[in-house]
Amino acid sequence: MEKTYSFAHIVVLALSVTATQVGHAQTGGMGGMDMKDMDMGMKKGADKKSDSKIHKGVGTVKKVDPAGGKVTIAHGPIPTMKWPAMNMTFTVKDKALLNKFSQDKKVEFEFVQQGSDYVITSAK
Ligand SMILES: [Cu+2]
Repeated sequence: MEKTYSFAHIVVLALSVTATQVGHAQTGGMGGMDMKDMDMGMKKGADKKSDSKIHKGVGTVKKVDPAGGKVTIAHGPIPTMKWPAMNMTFTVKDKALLNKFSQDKKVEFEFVQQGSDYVITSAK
């Protein structure tokens, strides 16, 4: 009798443990979502690094290098890059954009930073 009682007690314990585990499993699922959110947050951080913020500049074309797909521009200050006015060479994203540039032409342009390159994405 006492043995049977113990057995029943163990079954009840086992059931309640199982129920608790199920409860934890559900909570764990939500925890998993939290983790996913964290992963997404981390991914967002990584994207931020490669994500290309567009900067705008105005300047005068100094040189066009059609073969290299580059233009040298004497640009005014670019606050978004914390740049003062300077002469510098940009890479042109699309060679079709090159016809927007000719020596001594005044241009408004947009560019992104790609690693150590500055790539012009549009110009007018
Ligand atoms: Cu510059």
